Amino acid sequence: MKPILLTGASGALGRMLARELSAAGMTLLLTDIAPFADAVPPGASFTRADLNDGVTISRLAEGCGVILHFGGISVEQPFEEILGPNLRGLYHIYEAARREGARVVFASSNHTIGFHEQGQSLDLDCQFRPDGFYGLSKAYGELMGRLYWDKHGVENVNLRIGTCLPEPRDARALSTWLSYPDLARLVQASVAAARVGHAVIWGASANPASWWAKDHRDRIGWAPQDSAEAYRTQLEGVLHPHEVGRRHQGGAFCVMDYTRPTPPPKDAFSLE
Ligand code: 15L
Repeated sequence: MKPILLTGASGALGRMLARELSAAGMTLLLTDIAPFADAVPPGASFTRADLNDGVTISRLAEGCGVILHFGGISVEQPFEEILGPNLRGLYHIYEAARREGARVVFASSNHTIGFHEQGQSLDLDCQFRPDGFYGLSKAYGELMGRLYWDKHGVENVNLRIGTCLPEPRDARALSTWLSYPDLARLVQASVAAARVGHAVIWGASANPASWWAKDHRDRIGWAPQDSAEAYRTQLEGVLHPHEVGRRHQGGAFCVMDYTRPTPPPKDAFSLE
């Protein structure tokens, strides 16, 4: 089996995946702009790289059969901070995949559809309703996958991840939680599947309160095994501090405003 490139390896999900996938016998090339805090797992190597640097990303992907793209900004930020890692970086990943004939497994997010109301059941035919620049960059990533499959035959699996934490922390997560073991199995199934085309899968555990229905999971033979329901008594009524007013699926991201005013040019005319 060809090696697998994992971007975002130093993040919480990246570190967990590095551990689990290496234990499952995969040969991993790990990369991140931040140093890797753990011991590099057996058979793996770690290279620091910026997703903005297309030449390095392309070199790192040489000979890889799959790129697990978990890198980039993972929370709401001003547009200028999202632009490089999430938009330009994604282009570098897809160009590398096209050259290598590799499959891309993309960590997309529920923030692509965050402005749908909570409680509304969504299929894949629902509209993108991004709840910020971060969610918008993830929608762009899914559409990049659509383009590269249609135009270049680059296979891709887009994981629309909900709330991936060791344990759910608030009432919203009773619907959106994805356990670490379910994510690890989801990624393994995305790698192992014979044919995927362009697939989109809701990244949530088997939560009875889920808002997300049909997707392409049959193509990879994945079924989540965990559920947030066991946490219901302790979490019902617990809101994220930013989650106020109208309740949308993207929760606090829908009301966070990270837009900073664009500074005036240095030679701007001043009224003072
Ligand atoms: C995400 O996409 C974020 O990366 C993560 O920080 C969480 O906020 C998660 O979504 C969520 O919606 O709970």
